[in-house]
Amino acid sequence: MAAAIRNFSIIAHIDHGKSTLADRMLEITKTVEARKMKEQVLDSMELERERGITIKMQPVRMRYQRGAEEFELNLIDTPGHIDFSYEVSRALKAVEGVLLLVDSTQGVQAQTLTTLQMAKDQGLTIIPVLTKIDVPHSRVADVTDEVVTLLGCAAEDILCVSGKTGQGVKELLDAICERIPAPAPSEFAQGFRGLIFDFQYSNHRGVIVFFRVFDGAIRKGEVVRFVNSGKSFTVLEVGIVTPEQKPVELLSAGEIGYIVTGIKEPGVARVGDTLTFDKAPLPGLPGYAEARPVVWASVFPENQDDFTMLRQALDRLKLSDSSLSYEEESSGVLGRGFRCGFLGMLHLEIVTERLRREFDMEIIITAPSIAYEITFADGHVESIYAASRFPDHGDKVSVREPWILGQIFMPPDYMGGVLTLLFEHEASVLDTEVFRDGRNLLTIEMPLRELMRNFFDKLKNVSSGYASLSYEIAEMRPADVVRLDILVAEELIPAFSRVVGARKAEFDGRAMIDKLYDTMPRQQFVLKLQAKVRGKIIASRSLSALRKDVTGYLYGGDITRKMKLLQKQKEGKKKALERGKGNVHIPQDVFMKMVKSD
Ligand SMILES: Nc1nc2c(ncn2[C@@H]2O[C@H](COP(=O)(O)OP(=O)(O)OP(=O)(O)O)[C@@H](O)[C@H]2O)c(=O)[nH]1
Ligand SMILES: [Mg+2]
Repeated sequence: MAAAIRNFSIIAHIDHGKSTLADRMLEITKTVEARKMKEQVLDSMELERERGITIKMQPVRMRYQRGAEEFELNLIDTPGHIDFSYEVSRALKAVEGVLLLVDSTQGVQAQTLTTLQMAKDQGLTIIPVLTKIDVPHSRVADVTDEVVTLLGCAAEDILCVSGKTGQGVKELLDAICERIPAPAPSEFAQGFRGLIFDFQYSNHRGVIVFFRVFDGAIRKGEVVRFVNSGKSFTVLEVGIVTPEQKPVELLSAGEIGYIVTGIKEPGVARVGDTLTFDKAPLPGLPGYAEARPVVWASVFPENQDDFTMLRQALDRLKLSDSSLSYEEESSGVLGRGFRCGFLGMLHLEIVTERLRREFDMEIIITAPSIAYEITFADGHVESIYAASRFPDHGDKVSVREPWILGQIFMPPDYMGGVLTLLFEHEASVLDTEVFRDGRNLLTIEMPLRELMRNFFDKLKNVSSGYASLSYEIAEMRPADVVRLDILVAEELIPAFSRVVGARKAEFDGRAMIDKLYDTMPRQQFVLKLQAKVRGKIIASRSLSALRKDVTGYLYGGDITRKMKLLQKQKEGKKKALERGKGNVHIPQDVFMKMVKSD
């Protein structure tokens, strides 16, 4: 008899222990050999391991024997950070149930509410699970109450586990088999349909498609097509993820796996597209809404000759990061590049880091900007994504900007600090609710522009890490903002321009000049650093010249030789100044440091 299939995903607030719980499941089901086991084994990307966070959704197949019955469990681990919530939304379309995981030392957090809502919207079966119960200060009883209130479930429905010791994980596997429904039977048993949730690119095998089979079955050698993109290909291999890719004979309705396509063009299809038989195509399955970028920044190759390489790198990166969007643009000074859309500042950081590490790209990145909607004097309305294009003078009539609606969870002790921070970020509190355990749940609104001023990190700081935030983009509202330009050696550096709140322009200008002063390497000549708003210099500093000790190796008193060398140095500097004016080399790490707001 074929094994019974159960598809589920683990969702939770960041760091609540999803990937660690997955480790224990992989161990108990003997999916991963003991010698290959390591902490958060599903976090396979270098950046994931370095930062200790999950960035990508990750499917894995397990076999589980429950009494006489055999189960095929398809687990999809998801990231907890809000910038990667597009990964969660895609995972949820491939499963019938979720484990809503809550860290029993932390309790319900902001992202718990968001991911729970996503699972509810999909009509998925929800199994509430408390984890980290091995920690001495875990508050299992309190957090049980919180979850009961949140879900309206019975306390007995909640499972308690430790991802560290493995306690309770076997019982959890049993609950998954019992409570999560088997996949619905195929609507078109004769045909074949699979929903694509992810891609990977392999140099020798081309595009690899990760998908969930909804109808029929698929095997090697069959000719299939992408319903939306129209492209067809012969299946070179079908397989499952264990987490290594392992070829199998056949993937049938309800299963999750991959197909090797051999296609070498990365842009062949999008996530959310449907695979079907080329000769008997079925209509596409409902896909996903496209990810909506929150911030934009432009990326240019440091050397214009690398433009094509940068395009290739982005095309490949897009395959394994479907939330990334980009389009070509050109800027007078920086040349040809791409305007990229990101889901948040961490996403931006990860993408630029991956470009550098995985593709060896030297890039210049502009200060990130949100989209402003500008009405011009002649009545036309435009969305402006790049600060360098934000009109500086009177031809604009009005500007509107996106606001967010957010929720903050925190212990009451931090209320003072959090309220001050909210005030500094132009936010207002719409509602305050006291949770069962005494924590406060604030509903807030704030300009997205202010959220991007490192609000996340500051919130963590003022609350000793206890406050958590989730948000969604709400509406557009009138904005009082100006463009702030930075000049180096009297030359405007478009990559450094940004749009800031009018009443903070001077403060921000000074802060940027100070930061540039600290990060910019000294040159052969004095370097003037200036900030400018509406044609007026509002901050200025001079970076003194580098003075190499050209006389250091001279012993004794040959003063004339010494003078001669110093004179030569002076002339060299003058030349360098003439040559280098407006052409100062700004190293990549200075760009990276300047784009990070603080
Ligand atoms: N003591 C204890 N520590 C745990 C347990 N589960 C996870 N941790 C620790 O909590 C931290 C976060 O664990 P992860 O498994 O990476 O959390 P995550 O939910 O996958 O994090 P993201 O994917 O980034 O959202 C790690 O330091 C783990 O070692 C547990 O049951 N007990
Ligand atoms: Mg994780």
